[in-house]
Amino acid sequence: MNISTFFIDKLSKAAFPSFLRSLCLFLVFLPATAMLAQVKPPEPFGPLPSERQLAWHQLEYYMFVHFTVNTFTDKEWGYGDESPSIFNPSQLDCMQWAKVAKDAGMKGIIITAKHHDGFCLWPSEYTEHSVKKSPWKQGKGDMLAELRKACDAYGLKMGVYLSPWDRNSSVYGTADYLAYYRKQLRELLTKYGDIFEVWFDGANGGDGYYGGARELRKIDNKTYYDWPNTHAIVRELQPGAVMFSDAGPDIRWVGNESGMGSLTNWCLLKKDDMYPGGDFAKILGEGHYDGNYWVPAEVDVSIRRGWFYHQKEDAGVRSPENLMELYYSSVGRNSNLLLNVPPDRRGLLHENDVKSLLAFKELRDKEFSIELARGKKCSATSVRGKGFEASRVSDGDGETFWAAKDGQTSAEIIIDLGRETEVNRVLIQEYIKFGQRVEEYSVTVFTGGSWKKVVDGTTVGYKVIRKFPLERASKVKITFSKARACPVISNIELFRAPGS
Ligand code: FUL
Repeated sequence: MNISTFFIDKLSKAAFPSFLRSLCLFLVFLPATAMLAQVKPPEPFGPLPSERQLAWHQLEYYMFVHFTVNTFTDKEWGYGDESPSIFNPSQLDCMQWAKVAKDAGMKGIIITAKHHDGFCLWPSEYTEHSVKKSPWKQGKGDMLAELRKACDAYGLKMGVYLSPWDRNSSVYGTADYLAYYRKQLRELLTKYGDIFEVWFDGANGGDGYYGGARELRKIDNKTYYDWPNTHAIVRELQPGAVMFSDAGPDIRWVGNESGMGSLTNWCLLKKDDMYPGGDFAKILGEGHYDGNYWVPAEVDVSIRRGWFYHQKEDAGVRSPENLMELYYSSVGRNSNLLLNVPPDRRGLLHENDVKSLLAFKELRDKEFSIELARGKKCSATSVRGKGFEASRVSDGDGETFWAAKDGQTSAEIIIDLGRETEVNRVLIQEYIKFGQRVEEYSVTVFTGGSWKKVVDGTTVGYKVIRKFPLERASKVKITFSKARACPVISNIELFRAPGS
């Protein structure tokens, strides 16, 4: 007999007046009914991000460091026959890189531990083509170890780029190369602490030195590297690390190197048929609407024309304003920004690059210093219930969210600014733990007694930031006109950025 039938039994036996019986039953069942009435969060929709991907999304902006023999030969791709004796940075200082990254507001540094030329910035046990044969620190140096210390000192994450293509290795193109590549990967993933991202480049095969053969070696991108077994090493040794390549598995290339995230940007990909170095650039920007894995985009772009340092580019460093545009076209379009800042022959980030990066930080701080939505009254055309009210989008807590009712695939939310206020930027975030849902949105402001549309778009995802001409508005309405399941929005911010 369960507890409720026990009570019903006792109550009838005692022949209570019926109103007293009803009262007792009500009191017994009240707590249970209240529990049932609690509103459940929405069911997750479609592919979802893993914990490691969620952590990656939050990094948003970090530094790429391209440094190798190319820095000393003035090339972009080394042939593989460069003598380690040319590698001799006079003042190498990873602390300077890390300090600049930190001051610039970046969250980590990814270094080319090995680029296509095959030269290793750490003293690998498995090749002589490394810093150990260079004059730098009389062959006793280890740049990965120095970078680790610097990242720790400044609270930054560290990532590694290990080029699959190796124009120095005599065994490149054979099965032996794979064993060599994986041993190097194991070294990088066991000797240098926590790695947040492993970068697998897509440039593959071609002519090279190859231990003196000086020939053309072509490989089949699809099969040669046996990627699943390499990925398994990363999962085994660094379970928290995300892996980047043209095709994931965790993070995808955005399809260009010019800093352009796509306005429509699904964090979804049908990655099973894809592989690094394949011809997928055109689809990587948007991702796949019907993708079956969560594989968000990363925008990799250089602060200079080249990826490596060339003195002739000293005058061509991107301006702070240009970096700001890159920020809007990457972080503002549901992508992370991996900005390359190549050290010069001294082993230092050049003064021009540093100046621009820090000025960009100042610009960015100013751009987003006047936030208008926090704590303001919000209302919505559909609210799921208690715990998911419209006000959750402006409470400053990324773990709370507004959710419309199930089946409601369009809904509006209004932020009441209280009085006419100048506004020209909007930032929107979906609560991506429940998937990516929004397909179409628009932003309308209430100005001069009527509603006026100022910007519209398609996908949202982790974050979008949109500009619009300055308006004086007392209310701002965000309309989610099409979604794949009820919209679930964790954050909306409104800004009055300087300028018009
Ligand atoms: C490309 C490489 O070939 C470039 O040298 C650079 O490393 C860039 C980030 O990726 O595929």
